[in-house]
Amino acid sequence: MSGPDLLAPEALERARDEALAAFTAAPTLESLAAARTAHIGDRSAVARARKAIGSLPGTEKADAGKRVNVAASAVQEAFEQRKRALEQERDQRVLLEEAVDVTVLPPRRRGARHPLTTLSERVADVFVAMGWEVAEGPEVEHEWFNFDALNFGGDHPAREMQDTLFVEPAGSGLVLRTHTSPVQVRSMLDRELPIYVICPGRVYRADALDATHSPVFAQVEGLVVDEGITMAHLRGTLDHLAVALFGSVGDGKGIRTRIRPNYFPFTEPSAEMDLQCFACRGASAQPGGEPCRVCSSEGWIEWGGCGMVNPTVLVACGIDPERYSGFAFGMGLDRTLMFRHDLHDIRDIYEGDLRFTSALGSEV
Ligand code: FA5
Repeated sequence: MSGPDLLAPEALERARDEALAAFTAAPTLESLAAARTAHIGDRSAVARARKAIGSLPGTEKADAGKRVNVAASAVQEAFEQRKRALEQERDQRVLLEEAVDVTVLPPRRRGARHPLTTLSERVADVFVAMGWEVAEGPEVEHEWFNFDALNFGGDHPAREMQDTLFVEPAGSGLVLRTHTSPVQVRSMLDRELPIYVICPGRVYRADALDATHSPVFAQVEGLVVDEGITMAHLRGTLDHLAVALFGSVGDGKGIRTRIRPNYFPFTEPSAEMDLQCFACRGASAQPGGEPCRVCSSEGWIEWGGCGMVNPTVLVACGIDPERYSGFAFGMGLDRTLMFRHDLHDIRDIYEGDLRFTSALGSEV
């Protein structure tokens, strides 16, 4: 279209209408900016019409100028209007999308008991179901209960600084209990016979932290003193606990147990109870078996100590060893948790990582 044609009233009206339609149809501020360039910019029909005024005869210039101005202001006005509407829409959207409800409380995890606590209660339940009682003792214990009454000689290596954490000042006679066995003594002194007690609790040793040892760990102690108690009762009781915790060997899920001779000053005879390795199931110890890191290819892992209560201990607690006999055991609870859940590092139990506790199913 040549310059003068652009100035024709119909041409200007068409240019205005096209601009108005383009602005109305622009769905976003970006597309509106593009429509502005097309309909208001230097190369738009209205701008080119304005330039064409110069080539008109002088008498026609004023009228043509008015027509262009009317069309140009209508286009400009339509643009501003659409822009305001689109800006308002955008502001509304942003307000909604970025709204922050300051009254909403941050998500909070509910506290839950540690898997070790749950396990300790489960073990206690197994015995409570058989009529045993739960006994407790202090973690800061007198040396007499922790060692002397349990027949540890004055020069027993367990009394050395490298094994035991002593409570200051030196000579206080207090230690952080190194095992749950002092509760045996407290139970025999406090309770009427016969005695059937179970005692889960925390114990402390000057042990270095590694994959299977912690300086703070949990044990569960069991003590029975009654007439006619034999080693068979001990074995049967520990097998019952193993089945309750790991399942029965007969159905293919359980873990085999064995007892082998050992020495503890407070039991005679004494034994160690082992569980078949949960990782290799004993296969690593067979000829040609693959090596196993968990049990060092022994096929068995130590679970705890046990034995018949030493008559010397019964006498120290005022019990007649001619009439009564008893058995006792002390299992590592952390090891038990490791066996049950196939854990290969005891440190995971104490690091407090929620991913660990949640994976084991924290119970409230
Ligand atoms: C004792 O503590 C004896 N009081 C057990 C006992 C009780 C024997 C009653 C006879 C009669 P021992 O030192 O072996 O025994 O420890 C028992 C169990 O505690 C070990 O088999 C092991 O499972 C666990 N244990 C020992 N030291 C650690 C440690 N540093 N970290 C984690 N578990 C440990």
